[in-house]
Amino acid sequence: MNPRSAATADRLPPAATPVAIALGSNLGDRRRLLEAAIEALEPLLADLRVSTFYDTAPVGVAPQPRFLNAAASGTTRLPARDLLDRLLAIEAAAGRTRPHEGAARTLDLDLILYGGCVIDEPGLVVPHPRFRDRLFVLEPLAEVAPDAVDPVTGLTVRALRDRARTADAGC
Ligand code: PH2
Ligand code: MG
Ligand code: MG
Repeated sequence: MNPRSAATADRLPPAATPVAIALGSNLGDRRRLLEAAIEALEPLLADLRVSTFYDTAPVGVAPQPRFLNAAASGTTRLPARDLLDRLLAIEAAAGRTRPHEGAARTLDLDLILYGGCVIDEPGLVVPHPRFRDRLFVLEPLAEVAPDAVDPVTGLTVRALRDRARTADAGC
């Protein structure tokens, strides 16, 4: 590709990309916060699918209130960085603060999968580095995108969920 066509391609919106987003809240009115977040996702994602809500115990953080978790899938023409910026803006609108790592939060929106892309940039790591072990992500995600493939392991969300369930059961 010569420099001119590369520059042109850079400005083109990418083709619609399937994405998966994890939602979590454990501060404030969790259900209303998740519902408002889903409304805010509607203009960003075509073919939006939303899981049921899961009441879950906090994992890997200091003692804090229980979470309400969910997952959403859809397609977007936004580049991954732009989508991330929109997710952060939705979190901010929900009053999200970051007093310290792992603090309880009104709203957490994590970009779990962005098509088959593997991205490792400051502030943007996709697939999400810890989602493969987290049932609070995989259970809702398997409702809306069971056949989505993790480009790192080649496993589907369904297979990752089944594996995490087995690990959780201590087998
Ligand atoms: N999010 C975390 C850490 N631990 N535990 C549950 N149950 N749900 C979460 O969304 C969650 C968590 C970091 O983002
Ligand atoms: Mg998170
Ligand atoms: Mg987050």
